[in-house]
Amino acid sequence: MAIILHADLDAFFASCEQVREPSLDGRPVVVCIYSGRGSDGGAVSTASYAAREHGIHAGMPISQAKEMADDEFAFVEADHDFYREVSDRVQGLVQEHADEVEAASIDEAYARLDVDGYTDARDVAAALKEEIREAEGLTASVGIGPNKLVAKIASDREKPDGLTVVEPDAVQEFLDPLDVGELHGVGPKTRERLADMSVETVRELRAVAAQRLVRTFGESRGMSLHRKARGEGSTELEERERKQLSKITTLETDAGAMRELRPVVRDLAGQVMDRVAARGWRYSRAAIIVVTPDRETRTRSTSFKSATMDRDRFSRAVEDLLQAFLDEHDGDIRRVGVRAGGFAKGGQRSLGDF
Ligand code: TTP
Ligand code: MG
Repeated sequence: MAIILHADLDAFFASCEQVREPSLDGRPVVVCIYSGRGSDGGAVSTASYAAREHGIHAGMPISQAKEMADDEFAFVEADHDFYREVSDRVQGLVQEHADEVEAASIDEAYARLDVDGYTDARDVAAALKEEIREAEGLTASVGIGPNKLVAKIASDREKPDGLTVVEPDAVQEFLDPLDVGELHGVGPKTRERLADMSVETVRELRAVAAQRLVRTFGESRGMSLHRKARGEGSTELEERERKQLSKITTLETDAGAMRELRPVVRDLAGQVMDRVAARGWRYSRAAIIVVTPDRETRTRSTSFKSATMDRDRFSRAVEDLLQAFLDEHDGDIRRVGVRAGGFAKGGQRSLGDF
């Protein structure tokens, strides 16, 4: 049984600006992409939720947004490099909870959760939201469901700062009342043609015979609509270029001694090395991630001169990093993880592989 999580940051670019400049916090913020034509040429990239209350939204001409704004508003120019850095760190937090992650866009990710059921999945989502809040000061909306289609719609339901879990037997009830336009991949044109057939909700779409959809939209799109109306979607994540691979676990009981932690870290190191090897990669960075009982996340990392597939070197490196951390840290830890990074593809094997 696959359990898929979808996380999408709230008003992402605007929220980044508010974190960087706390005086903007709570104010309506409009992030602008200037075209260079005239002082207000260009479009709104995104608006904070306070600004959206005035009707301002992504894609709107900046000049129009300015007409709708009052003195309280802040208009800022988009800074993609800054958002990319924040995005990479948030994607790293998502990776710590899952074997497989798809970084679907700058502010959203799918993850396949390695959990026994939906109760555990909800706990993972709550922990992830908290980590993102603590580490970056951002809120994320998270959806959980049996596939990507359902998880993505779920993450959008209770924005901002939402957490929506849709278990398999609740999928139909969840989707039925929604507008067909909420189904990923149903754009304005398809929506219009469905409206011509008096189909506006998912429930109405589900009642249309597959043959009729195929006649109207062709085999592939028709069948795709038929499946979407039933909440059937893909569970295959598309892995983009990875910058790092990690595995983190919650200890059965909080612990602070190397004697207790060594077997856990060795096991995690082995799992991460399996994943690196499965891709035919070599690594050149090793790191540990530690979460303290008060939920603070710390990392320690080390780099190697060359990239190798040497499993033992990785295991020794993360053990040394953990030992160094424990030497300085007074108290127990709650979660521990290891991370490999700095990948190179294929190529020479080092002696350590044999
Ligand atoms: P979204 O996730 O679509 O929007 P958002 O994060 O601002 O708001 P929401 O809370 O509804 O998720 O897009 C992520 C970022 O991508 C957004 O912050 C800015 C950028 N973006 C644009 O530059 N232009 C656009 O038209 C859209 C939709 C987004
Ligand atoms: Mg978003």
